[in-house]
Amino acid sequence: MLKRTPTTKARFQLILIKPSHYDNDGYVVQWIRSTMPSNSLAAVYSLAKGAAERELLGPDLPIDVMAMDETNTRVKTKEIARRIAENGGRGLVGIVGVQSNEFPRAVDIARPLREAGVQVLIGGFHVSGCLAMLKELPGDIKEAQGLGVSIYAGEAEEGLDEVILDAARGELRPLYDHMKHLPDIGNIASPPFLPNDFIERTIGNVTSFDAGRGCPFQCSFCTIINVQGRKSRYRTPDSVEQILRMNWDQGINRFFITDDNFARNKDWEAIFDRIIKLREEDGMDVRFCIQVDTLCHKIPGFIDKSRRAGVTRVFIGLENINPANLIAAKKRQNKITEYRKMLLEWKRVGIITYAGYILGFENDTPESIRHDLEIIKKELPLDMLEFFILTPLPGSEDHKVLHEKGVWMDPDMNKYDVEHVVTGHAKMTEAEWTEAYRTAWGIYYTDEHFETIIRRAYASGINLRSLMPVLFWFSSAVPVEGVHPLQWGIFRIKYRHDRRAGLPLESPFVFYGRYAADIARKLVLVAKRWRHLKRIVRKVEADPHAKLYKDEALTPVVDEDAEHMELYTQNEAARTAVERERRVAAKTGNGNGGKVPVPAGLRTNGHQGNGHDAGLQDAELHINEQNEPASPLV
Ligand code: B12
Ligand code: SF4
Repeated sequence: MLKRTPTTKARFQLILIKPSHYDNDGYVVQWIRSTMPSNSLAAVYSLAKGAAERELLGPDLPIDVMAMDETNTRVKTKEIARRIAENGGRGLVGIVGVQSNEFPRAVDIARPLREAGVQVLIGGFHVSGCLAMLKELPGDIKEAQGLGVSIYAGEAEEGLDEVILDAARGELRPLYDHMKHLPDIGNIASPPFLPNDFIERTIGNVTSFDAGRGCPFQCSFCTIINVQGRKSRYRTPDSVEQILRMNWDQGINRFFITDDNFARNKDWEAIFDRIIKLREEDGMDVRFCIQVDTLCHKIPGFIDKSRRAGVTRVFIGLENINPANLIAAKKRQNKITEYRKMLLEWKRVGIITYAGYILGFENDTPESIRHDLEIIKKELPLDMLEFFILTPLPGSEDHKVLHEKGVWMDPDMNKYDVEHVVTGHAKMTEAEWTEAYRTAWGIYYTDEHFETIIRRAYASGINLRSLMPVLFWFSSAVPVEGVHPLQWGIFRIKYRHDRRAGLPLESPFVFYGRYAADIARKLVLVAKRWRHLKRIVRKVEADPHAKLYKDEALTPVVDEDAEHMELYTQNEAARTAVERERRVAAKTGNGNGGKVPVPAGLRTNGHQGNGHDAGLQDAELHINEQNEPASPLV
């Protein structure tokens, strides 16, 4: 145990670290500015600050809380150990929000700390997912425990106090298992919050918070439902307002609401109503990016209220356009017959769309992926598309099934970043699958399609100056940096000594030579790509007819689509899906006499494709005339 320095008054040091992970060369992925602050860190930091303010350890042992995000800050374990020692030797390092791909790095951070006698606790989705789904702890978690690292499974809202009390006594338990009880987060005293000096290390005036947890659906690749549950738990409008005001007071007005599916947050409407009040009556110009499912447009008022509540961007879990794949993944709620309707609805209100697309479902082949992407480009009015490799993430049903069947899965958790192939596929070799992922970005983001996306956006009233940075970000991360856009940041930092345990220290000549060459290459590439995109935007803006642009994707949904659009006719599964929806619509009398897709005249709001609903004009103008958002995501 660390010795107490007699000259100092003891202060309990609670240090929270959100770890990063390693790149393919074994260096920590880090940036001068990372994309956005982590909500997991915000949640645990705020609870810890609450405990400090309540003097949980009594007046004689104040708690100092410090947070760092390794994606933008170098973690110096010696300094941490020294800090604890200098403050009397009592402290805890909490490694926060650790995803599976971050677990090896988390353990590498923990190792020297444990050698220095520091207490370490790891929490987050990897440990929670494993405890939720596996009968026995996997080897990597046992190994961590073998180093004396403690594990926290479940949510911290009702368990952090106990951990701090145990740590202060030097009696941290090897395992804290809170998986059986999902805490109520409705009105907690310390909702997620990070101070501004922390947010300044990320791009733009953006922070994040979860307005709710849990999702009712059952996708087999999903970890969320097994960790956070299928029941919607949500913060009250008062609590959301508290979060917004705390951030507004420190100059932050953009937010990423991290709910995996805000449309299924049971209290979405009350939350939106409160935000609308803040925007329209109290003059708080707050903006949001949210995540939703592909049926969100069917919830009455959801899209229109999103607009009024200041949503400018929306992430949609499209995942795939082959119904056979969707059914196999238990993603039955994704109906190809609804995709165009849903996307046109977002276009109608001028909100930028991003869709996630998963590569490697059981019917996917390199050819089918290429073909599907061409259909998407032609027929779906979507802005950004981002790709993921189907990955059996610990905590998902897919992982559990493969684990129980003894099917090979790569034992290196660092690769579980949904950018690496980690298991076998019936129709693709590992190399083909990896190549399909790499080339997907280039297939979607061609010059021709850049122009189409920009023309569609312009004709839909979307601010091009706001779209451009996002388009740049999502199209360039993989070709420039070789990382997913969700992991990218501004200016890559690498430290020669911060290499994965077990890999050799490179000579300074090799390391710095390659680093410098890399930086130069990337700067040139970034400048070229940005200038190129700008040229396309200018070309569209200069076209006097650009506002009248129309194409197949932007045309309103009509019955005949089902006869000729490839989305609905490309294979047996697509045709069957259309037939099934027609039957369901006929049985339920769902608006269009059993015809799917729905004729334009019967669509919910009667507007035409990319036209604008009169009732929304003011809100739209208000948002579209703003300066471009500073962050690529929000
Ligand atoms: C938001 C989010 C992001 C944001 C992160 C920034 C932000 N704004 O927060 C962005 C978009 C950048 C992102 C990126 C990625 N993400 Co993400 N993300 C999420 C999401 C939707 C919410 C995270 C969150 O805030 N949860 C709420 C918090 C409060 O929950 P929590 O993290 O579990 O923390 C609680 C407990 O675990 C516990 N706890 C956690 N740590 C600690 C520590 C201590 C000491 C204690 C006591 C307790 C404790 O208490 C916390 C509070 O209750 C989750 C899904 C989800 N529902 O969580 C996926 C999720 C975490 N992401 C995932 C993945 C795979 C990724 C990417 C790899 C994907 C990709 N290629 O882009 C990247 C990797 C990023 C990186 N390595 O840098 C997976 C991880 C699965 C796994 N088994 O590893 C998840 C679960 C989604 C999924 N597909 O299943 N992500
Ligand atoms: S809709 Fe999204 S969050 Fe919900 S179960 Fe499916 S993948 Fe998970």
